[in-house]
Amino acid sequence: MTNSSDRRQFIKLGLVGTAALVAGCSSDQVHKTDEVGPPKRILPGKGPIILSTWDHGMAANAKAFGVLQAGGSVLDAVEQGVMVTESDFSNRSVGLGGLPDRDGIVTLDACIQDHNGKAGSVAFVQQFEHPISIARAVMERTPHVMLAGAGAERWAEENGFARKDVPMAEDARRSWEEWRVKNPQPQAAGDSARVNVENRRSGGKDNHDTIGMIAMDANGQLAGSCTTSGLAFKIHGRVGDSPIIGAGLFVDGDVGAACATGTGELMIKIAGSHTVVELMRQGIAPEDACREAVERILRKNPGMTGQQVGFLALRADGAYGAYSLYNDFKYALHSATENQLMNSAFAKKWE
Ligand code: SD4
Repeated sequence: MTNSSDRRQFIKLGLVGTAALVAGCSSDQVHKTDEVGPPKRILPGKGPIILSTWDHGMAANAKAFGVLQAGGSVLDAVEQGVMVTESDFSNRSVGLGGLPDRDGIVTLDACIQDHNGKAGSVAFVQQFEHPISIARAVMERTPHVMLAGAGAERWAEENGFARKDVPMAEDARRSWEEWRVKNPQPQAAGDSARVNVENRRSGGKDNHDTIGMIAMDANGQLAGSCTTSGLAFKIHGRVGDSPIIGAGLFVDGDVGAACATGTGELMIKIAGSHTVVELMRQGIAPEDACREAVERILRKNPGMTGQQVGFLALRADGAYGAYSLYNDFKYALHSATENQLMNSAFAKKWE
């Protein structure tokens, strides 16, 4: 960070602090959540701090923390952290074990970004265990940011990534076949609202649980990663927010980082993660920045029901926050001392 950006940052954060004092609360006092969870706070000083989406973030965080402890870079940490989730073939929303698209094919999206904003991404790729590593290779070995589909697959093979065939698990096949019977028309697609509401009624889970990870090392260097099999039963060829820099993930080392989970179309339309980082740039606290992004989605989509969206944000000074539309969004937080599952603040409760 330059001296002048240091100064700008200081001034902005100072202004927020002053405004908050006038309002009688700390700038990072959190929005209320009525669910029990560990108290939120600003972690002292810089990192290490690792945040990642949903329960599967716990194992991913543990790996990422181990990478940092072993002297790896924060970019190594966010890559290797989410590789744990990608390799868990019992996971139905990340990696090759994910639920398929409407044609019964698993297609993967992933992206990665470093402290300086360098980025790499792959979209709509089949049969690779670690799309996040291909995304990193795109960033490091090509002049491009994003490769998609057959071209991305061919480039991956040419660059040493081996194809992997993971047979569809029985439960995944059953869900897909049941969905196809109920949705035979060719334009039917993974309608997360309906699928989620039906799943909830039968006591099941959402059909989308991307892993997004944002992290800071002990020197204050930031990086982020995001990887998913995307919306279940999506139209073949559909790309979500997760591989799109600014939608599923955004990192600006001067300001902070954000990542997103939930219905990708909603994220893309407001450039969600970029929005959160830009709000933090304006001096808005991390959780409030996430809340504003969720509220913007709500304002732009009046009458929308049943769709979950959630954001994580990490500011360059170690402050963090999370906010989701519905109440079940959890995230894993690894500080210098512990790894814990947190409940996000939220706008509404599932009925
Ligand atoms: C997508 N955002 O493909 C992803 C799905 C997801 O938590 O997050 N899920 O739209």
